[in-house]
Amino acid sequence: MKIYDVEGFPNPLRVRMALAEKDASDKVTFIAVDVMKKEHRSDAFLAMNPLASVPVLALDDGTYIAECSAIIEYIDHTFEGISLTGTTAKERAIISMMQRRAELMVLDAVATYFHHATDGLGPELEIDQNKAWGNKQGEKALAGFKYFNTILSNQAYVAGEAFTVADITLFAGLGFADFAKIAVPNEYTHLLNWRAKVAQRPSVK
Ligand SMILES: N[C@@H](CCC(=O)N[C@@H](CS)C(=O)NCC(=O)O)C(=O)O
Repeated sequence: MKIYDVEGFPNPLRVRMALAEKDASDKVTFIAVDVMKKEHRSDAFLAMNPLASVPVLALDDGTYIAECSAIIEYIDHTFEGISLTGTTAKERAIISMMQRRAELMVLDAVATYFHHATDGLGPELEIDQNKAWGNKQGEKALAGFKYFNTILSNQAYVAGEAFTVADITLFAGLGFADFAKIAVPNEYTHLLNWRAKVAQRPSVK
């Protein structure tokens, strides 16, 4: 299988972390997409993912799977190792809910701030900016930090006592926040301690 992505970008990082957690990074061929040259907006790429975003997983049978949550679902069920998406109905539902909250409240909010309220990827790529919307999403990300700080004051990981895909999404979101210069307030010690703990995982190192 192949993964079309950009090394170091926040969403590709989620999939690379999931592969590393499953000790399967060497089972995949990575194909670099030149986002700065708008390769992800070419007809060939849009045929793989009409939303023009990386990463995209290409299976050997010609199937293309976009969206990190879907790609990680596939990875989780294909490779041995810890379960990232849960096993029981209740576990799976809670992990899915918290993963989505980490996307909506942090990662996607930060991304919208970055693309709309800052120079983002530059004038060639950021052709339809709305600064007010971007700033609003920056505020939303700050509220997301507060929410997850409270969650992590009561439990070890984002979806409970085990590391899951929800932690991967939040971790990538905080990395993106650093890059976009949205600081996590020092008083959010539970969130910051969780982040330091996740940073020690072999999949991150
Ligand atoms: N919801 C998508 C988000 C993917 C995404 O936004 N990827 C970014 C890179 S981190 C991208 O391709 N950006 C291209 C652009 O901004 O034009 C997912 O989960 O895969």
